Amino acid sequence: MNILVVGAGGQIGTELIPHLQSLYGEDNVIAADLKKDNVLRLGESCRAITLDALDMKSYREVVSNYGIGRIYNLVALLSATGENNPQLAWEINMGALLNSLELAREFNCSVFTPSSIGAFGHSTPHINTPQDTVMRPNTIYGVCKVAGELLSDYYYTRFGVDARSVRFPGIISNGALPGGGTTDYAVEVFYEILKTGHYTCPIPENTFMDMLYMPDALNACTQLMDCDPANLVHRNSFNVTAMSFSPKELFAAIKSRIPSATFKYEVDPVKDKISASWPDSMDDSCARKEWGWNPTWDLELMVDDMLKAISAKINR
Ligand code: AKB
Repeated sequence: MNILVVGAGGQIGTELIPHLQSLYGEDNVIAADLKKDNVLRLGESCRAITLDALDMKSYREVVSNYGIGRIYNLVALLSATGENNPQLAWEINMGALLNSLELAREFNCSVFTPSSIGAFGHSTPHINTPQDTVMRPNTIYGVCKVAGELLSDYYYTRFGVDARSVRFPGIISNGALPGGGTTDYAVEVFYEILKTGHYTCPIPENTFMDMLYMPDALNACTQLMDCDPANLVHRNSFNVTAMSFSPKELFAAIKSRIPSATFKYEVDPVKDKISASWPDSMDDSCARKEWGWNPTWDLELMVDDMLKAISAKINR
C-alpha cells in the first residue's frame, strides 16, 4: 500500500513522514505539499511532490499514478489564522477534505483527517469533555472541524469510505514549528526561553488545554488507521489526550529546570476567546477502549525531552 500525506510540510506532516516510513517502508510514503521549499526539504529523505489539494485534477493524477491506498489529509488553516480570513479557512479546510474523501471513494483509499479540540465550544462541558457531547464551536476552524467530522462519517455510511480521525489537542514538538494555532504557545516557549531566557505568553496563565507530545500524536495517526474496524463504535472523531496544563503550570516546570527563565503575559484577545471556549480536559476513554490508545508522554517527560532536543537544535 502506498501512503500519501497531503500538507506534509507542516508540524505534523514533517514528523509523520519518517514515522510512516519506519512502519511501512521508505518507498511507500509520498509527501505532497503546496510550497516548493517544503517539497525540497521533505525530498531530502522521502519521495516528495508539489500538490495543491484544492486542484482536483492534479490530486486525482497523484492518487492514480502513485497507486495510493491511504491518504493523510493534513491541509488546514489553524484556529487563530482562520479568524483573520474565515472564508479562506472554509475554502481550504473543507475543499481539501472533500477532495480527499471523493478520491478515497473513487480509488478505494482509507483517509485520516485530523479533527481538533477546536470542534468544541463554550456550551461543551469543559471538564472531562465526553466523546459524544454538545459541539457548537465559535471559530471558523471549529465549524470546519465539526462539518469535517460529519462529512467523513457521511462518506463512511453513504459510500463505505474508510474515514477515521482523532480530535487532536495542542501538539508539542521540536521538528517543524506549528503556525497559526491557539496552542502554539506551548511550543514557542521552549525556543524563546532557550534563545533569550524570556517568554511573553498570549494565553492567560490559568487557561487549561489538553496537549500531546508528538510521539504520542504519531502513534494515534497510525494505530487508529491500522486497528480492526470491527472494534470501532465511533469513527469521526475520537477524543485523544495525554496531559492537560495551564501556561502557569508549564512555565513552572520549565523554571524548575532553568531557574533564570522569566515569563510575562500579554494576552491576545483572539487566542484568549478561543482557548476559553475549548475543553480544559477531555475524556479519551472511547479511544482507549475501541483501538487501544495509550499515550506515554506526560508533562515532566515532555519538558525534559523538549529542552534537550531544542538546545541541541539551537547549538548545532
Ligand atoms: C490550534 O491551536 O489551532 C491547533 C488545534 C488544537 O487544533 N493546535
